[in-house]
Amino acid sequence: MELLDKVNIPKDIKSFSYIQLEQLCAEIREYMIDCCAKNPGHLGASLGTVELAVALHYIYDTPKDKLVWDVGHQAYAHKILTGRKEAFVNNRKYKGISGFPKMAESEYDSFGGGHTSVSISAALGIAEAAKIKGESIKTIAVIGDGALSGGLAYEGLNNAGALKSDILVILNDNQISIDHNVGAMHNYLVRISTSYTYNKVKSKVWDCVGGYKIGRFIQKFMRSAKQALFKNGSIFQALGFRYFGSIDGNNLNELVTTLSKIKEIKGPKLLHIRTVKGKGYKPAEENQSVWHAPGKFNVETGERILKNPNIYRYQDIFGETIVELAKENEKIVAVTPAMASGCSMTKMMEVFPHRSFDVGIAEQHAVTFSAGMAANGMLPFCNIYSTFMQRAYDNIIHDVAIQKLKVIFCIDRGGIVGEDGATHQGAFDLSYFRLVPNITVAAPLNEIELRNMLYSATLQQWNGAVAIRYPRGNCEGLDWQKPFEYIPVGKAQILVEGENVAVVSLGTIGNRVSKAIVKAKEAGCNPMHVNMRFLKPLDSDALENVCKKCSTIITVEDGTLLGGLNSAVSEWVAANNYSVKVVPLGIPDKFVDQGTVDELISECGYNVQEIFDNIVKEYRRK
Ligand SMILES: Cc1ncc(C[n+]2csc(CCOP(=O)(O)OP(=O)(O)O)c2C)c(N)n1
Repeated sequence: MELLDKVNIPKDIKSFSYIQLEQLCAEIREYMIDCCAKNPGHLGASLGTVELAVALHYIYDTPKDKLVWDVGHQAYAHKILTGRKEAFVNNRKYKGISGFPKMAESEYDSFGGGHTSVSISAALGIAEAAKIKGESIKTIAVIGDGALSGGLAYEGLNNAGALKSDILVILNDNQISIDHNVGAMHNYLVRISTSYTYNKVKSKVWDCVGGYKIGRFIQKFMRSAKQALFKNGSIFQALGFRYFGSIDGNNLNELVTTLSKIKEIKGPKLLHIRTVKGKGYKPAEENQSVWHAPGKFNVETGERILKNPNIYRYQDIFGETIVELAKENEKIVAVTPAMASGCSMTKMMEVFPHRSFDVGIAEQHAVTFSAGMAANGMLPFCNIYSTFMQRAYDNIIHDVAIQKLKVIFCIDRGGIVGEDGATHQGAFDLSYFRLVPNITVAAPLNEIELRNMLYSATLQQWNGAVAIRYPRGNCEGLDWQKPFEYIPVGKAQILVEGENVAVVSLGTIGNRVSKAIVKAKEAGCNPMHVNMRFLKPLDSDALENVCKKCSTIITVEDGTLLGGLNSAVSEWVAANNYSVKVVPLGIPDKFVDQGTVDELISECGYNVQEIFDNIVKEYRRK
């Protein structure tokens, strides 16, 4: 690659001509596509922002000037331009680089990412700190139209307008989130970027006055043209921002020209750019949802290489089962914060469009909205990824639990999720749910149990709110399409009888325990295996049985050891005066970076081999 080979840091592009910058963009795209074909990542979003990353590093003085990428899944070109070109082949791999900006990884990553809608608040904090310190820097937040549906973004805008801070917010509007973007703000953005009359008038004025230095008369004219078109004026202007745009964000020339002018303007500014998600790679442009994160693919044909297309994933069990349940119970409604395809709520949306709600990237709202529905007699299934549910903790407590409302939380991506790394591991859900009164916390062993828990949760016996957590990825390959069976609330299941050592597990990690138990039996040990099913209420009878037969309990959970199964069992043992040793296997008190699920579970010490080693060790201790 003629130019990319010469570029390691942003300084290397400062003397490039427009033509060279254009060529660099093409080379970055090619490199990104090649790398992501073999080593999957968030390709679509990053293809759309190549020109933006190049223009920003060309115009601004990074890392002195601060770039904050919202989520950061669109920042691959930024990574490639900032010293991580070679490392990009190991993007999202174990011990490789993170798929998101990360402060510990590069001085060019002014703020880390992974979750949406944080960039404006973070950039504002950076800008205000610079003001206090007397630093003369520019701060830029890049936020997508999807991420703008998250409430935090408005909190940032609101505060920035009031503080009159010197920040630039770049609204990267590709008119799609992961799935179709939703909401009134989305409709508004479509209107302001597609209004032919306004944009035509504005671009003519812009051209003939040579950019931003427009006279007062023309400013006035523009304002009244805008007001005529959008009665209440621009939302961003109302929030105290100067609004620029919309411009074509895949047109390097337009971007560079506009940014170089905006750079000189002080105060809160918002530049609205239109880009194409998947830009430059036809399959990604044509099917933007799928190519948000396409997995491996063949660059020439655009064919995606799917791992096991015939094996059901846990999310599929949720997606199929909720439709079945909703057919029988007209009170059932489904709520997702912008993850309809990610959690497989798409079928429910097709079959029951009026009982399905994609509320935008708004986890807090999703929970309280569900609470409102429950308060008025509906039975909401609120499906949120474990890591994103963290955002809505107060809503769970204040709006659902205290009021004893029956919301069924389906917590997808519970446990180690793999390549998305520390920001996405579902490490904390079991612990944070366990602390809250009035909530049943359950984790199925396999797809059959998940299906039966979803069913049982709809029945009166499962009183109050419910959290059912299950992992990312494939099921166990069982024949799950059978009639529903009731699972009694708070009742564990003995999977294997034994003595001396009991392994007590929660959730699908129990399948790894089963393999370790088989190995242990072959090695002459005779451990017991209990599938707890429920973290809350905890099955006292099952634990009493275990404590009478065994002197060691090994707890295994795919979650943090702090406050989860190990804590619950240890507390129970102490409270009931048993002198049983409790061995903790789970995620230690640290953030777990990226890698495959297997690599990470081994690193944390609770894969099949480590479980087996612990069983044998405890037996030998006897
Ligand atoms: C709090 C939170 N909820 C959900 C997600 C999952 N997520 C990642 S990217 C994305 C869509 C973002 O859309 P947009 O900001 O328009 O960026 P684009 O991918 O279109 O460039 C979503 C929902 C997340 N990262 N963080």
